[in-house]
Amino acid sequence: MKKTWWKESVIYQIYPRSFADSNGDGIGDLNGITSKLDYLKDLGIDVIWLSPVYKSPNDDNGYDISDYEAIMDEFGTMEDFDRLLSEAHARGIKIVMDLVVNHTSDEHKWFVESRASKDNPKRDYYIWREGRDGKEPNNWGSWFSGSAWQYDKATDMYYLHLFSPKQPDLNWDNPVVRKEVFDMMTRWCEKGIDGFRMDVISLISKPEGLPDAPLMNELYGDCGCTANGPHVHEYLQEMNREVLSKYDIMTVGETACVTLEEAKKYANSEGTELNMVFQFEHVGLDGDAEFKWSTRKMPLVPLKENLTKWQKGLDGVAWNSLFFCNHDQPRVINRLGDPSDEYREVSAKCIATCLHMMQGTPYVYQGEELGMTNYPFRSVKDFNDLESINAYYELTEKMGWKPSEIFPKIANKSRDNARTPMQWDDSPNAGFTTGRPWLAVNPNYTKINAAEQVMREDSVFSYYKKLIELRHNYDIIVYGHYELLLAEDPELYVYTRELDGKKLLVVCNFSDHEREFMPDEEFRDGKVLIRNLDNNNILDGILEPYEAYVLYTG
Ligand code: TEU
Ligand code: CA
Repeated sequence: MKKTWWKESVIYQIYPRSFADSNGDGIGDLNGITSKLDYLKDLGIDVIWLSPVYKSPNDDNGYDISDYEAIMDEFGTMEDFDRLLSEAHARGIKIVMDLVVNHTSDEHKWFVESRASKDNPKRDYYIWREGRDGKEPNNWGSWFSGSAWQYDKATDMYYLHLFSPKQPDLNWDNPVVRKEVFDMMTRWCEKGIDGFRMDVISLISKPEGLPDAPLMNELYGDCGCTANGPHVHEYLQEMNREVLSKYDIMTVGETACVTLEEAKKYANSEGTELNMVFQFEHVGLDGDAEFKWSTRKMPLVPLKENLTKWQKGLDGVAWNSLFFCNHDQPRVINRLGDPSDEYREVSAKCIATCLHMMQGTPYVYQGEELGMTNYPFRSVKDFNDLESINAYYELTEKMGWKPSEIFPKIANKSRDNARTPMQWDDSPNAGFTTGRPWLAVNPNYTKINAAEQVMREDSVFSYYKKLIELRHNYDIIVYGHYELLLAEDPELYVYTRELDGKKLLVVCNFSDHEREFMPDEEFRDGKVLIRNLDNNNILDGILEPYEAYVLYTG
């Protein structure tokens, strides 16, 4: 197994809008992030993945970029960015940028020209089609509800947008578009950044002829139908040759709808495409049959099956990303743990133990290290996220769902759960801003905040700090081979790691009651690397609610 820095790192994702506001306008910004670098250094993370900070009208909070080489007004200036980059590097922390090139904003100058006329030189930077029988060119649905096509009166044609109508898809089949993107990436690499997280990079190559897709609901064809398209690997290999291979950087693909077989190509260990990918099968397990919106908890046996498939499937041939949280996912405690005062911290540590002891690169999403929870949304008016708002209205107005039925499902899975402001301390607005926050702060900030945890030995923060330190000190945690035990147990997640004769036993009780469990003989005099409870004898054969521990035989 080739050793390298991005396999041995822990990545921390910052959603800049919600992280720290330095100028009192209620919106997080770059100088706010810079002011928190010592907090991140203390946590021990190696890399920051910065969600988009480029100029944007914020239809999708920065994932709709109008200028890839200018900083969003609300976030600050390029000088602020340069300062953040150098201050991070001074602390040994790398910065990975969010590359959103499946689409741009409709306010990007390329699209303004493309839509101006049918014979504009930039017309083919995007995907334009004539209507079909006076309607959209095909049946594709958008990830954000509605059709994936927008009629444009000026040229009496439709353009494709897999996401919002203000996010027109770039035409990756156009070599001029690919060169524009590669040149922009090169200029960012020349500035000294340390890599890219590539937004929906699995969607960039659309199927020949743009045929109708199998229906995903009674209205539209599957919005994921362009995933893993005919030329996606060809385009990424070209990107690798033209840009990535020339720098010591890390790359992670956000590969919506990726399968294990496809991931082996995207993240192949020959290094001809990307270093690793995010897969989404595990975070889809608590969805409902027809869509993601649900109030179900994550089922443990299917979760064990899925993570085991990925752990064993990529071992030695590619590399896993390890995550439960990001800016698109609800807080993991509400899905897999218990947000009550009694079990919040112990279940947060149990979840973290389970994920951070696996093979792959772990991602910590802002606030996850504090045990932050979902927000108590009461009405669709509480939402900012267009995915949640659009889904609510499409499901109630077009598909006949009762608001009382669908609202709890959307509230539980809304991306806004992850986007409430970071909870720094128990001062007004959790110390996130001195102004009016752009999105309401979770009222539980008085109990859950960084100031209360950074010095407390048994806090969730201190536990994440220990997990990160262990990964830096034990190769077996990074490179060891994974085996699942007790596959059918619906509450215990138990697995081993093995490397050069050394072994780990990872034990997690994902239930709110005691369970009998005794480690196998070979582990009983092993070293306790970490545990989330110290009120009992690990070898007493009983696991307390949400008890987790790791034994090591060196
Ligand atoms: O997300 C892609 C995507 O599919 C997400 O919308 C997520 O998988 C979905 O909410 C699950 O139902 C990326 C970015 O992470 C997201 O924030 C952007 O909104 C989206 O692409 C468009 O750029
Ligand atoms: Ca601000």
